[in-house]
Amino acid sequence: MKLIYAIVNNDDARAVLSGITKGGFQATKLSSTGGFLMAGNTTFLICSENERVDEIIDIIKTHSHKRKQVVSAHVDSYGAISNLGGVSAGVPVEVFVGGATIFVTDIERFEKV
Ligand code: 2BA
Repeated sequence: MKLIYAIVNNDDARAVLSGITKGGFQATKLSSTGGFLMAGNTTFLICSENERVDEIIDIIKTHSHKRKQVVSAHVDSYGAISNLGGVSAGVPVEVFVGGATIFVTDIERFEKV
C-alpha cells in the first residue's frame, strides 16, 4: 500500500477530487498553505494499492494546470529569492506554480477499525 500526498492549486482542487472519486479512489482533502507564496493550496491524501499509483498520478496530472504568478520578492547576491509577502519594495519575480507536487510513501500498516 502507498500513501500519495498531492499538493494542488485551489482552483484545480474540485476537478482533481472529482477525477479521483470517479476513478473509484478515496481521498482526504486538507487545506494547506504554500511556504513560499503563503497562499492557500490543497493537499490530498490518497491511499492506494501499489499497482494503482500511476493511475492516480495520471488523474491528478490531467486536472492540474501550471500557472504563472508574480510575487514581490527579495533577490540576494547569490540569486536566492525570498517572498516579501506583498511588500511593495520588492522586485517583481515570476514563479511557475504546479501542476501538482506529489509525494508517494509506503504505508506500514493500514486499518479501519
Ligand atoms: P509554495 O511554497 O507557495 O511555492 C509556490 C511556487 O513558488 C513553487 O511552485 C515554485 O515555483 C516557487 N518557489 C517556491 N520556493 C521558491 C524559492 N525559494 N525561490 C523561487 N521560487 C520558489 P511548485 O514547485 O509547483 O510548488 C507548489 C506548492 O507545492 C508549494 O507552494 C508548496 O506548498 C508545495 N511544495 C513544492 N515543493 C515542495 C517540497 N519539496 N516539499 C513540500 N512542499 C512542497
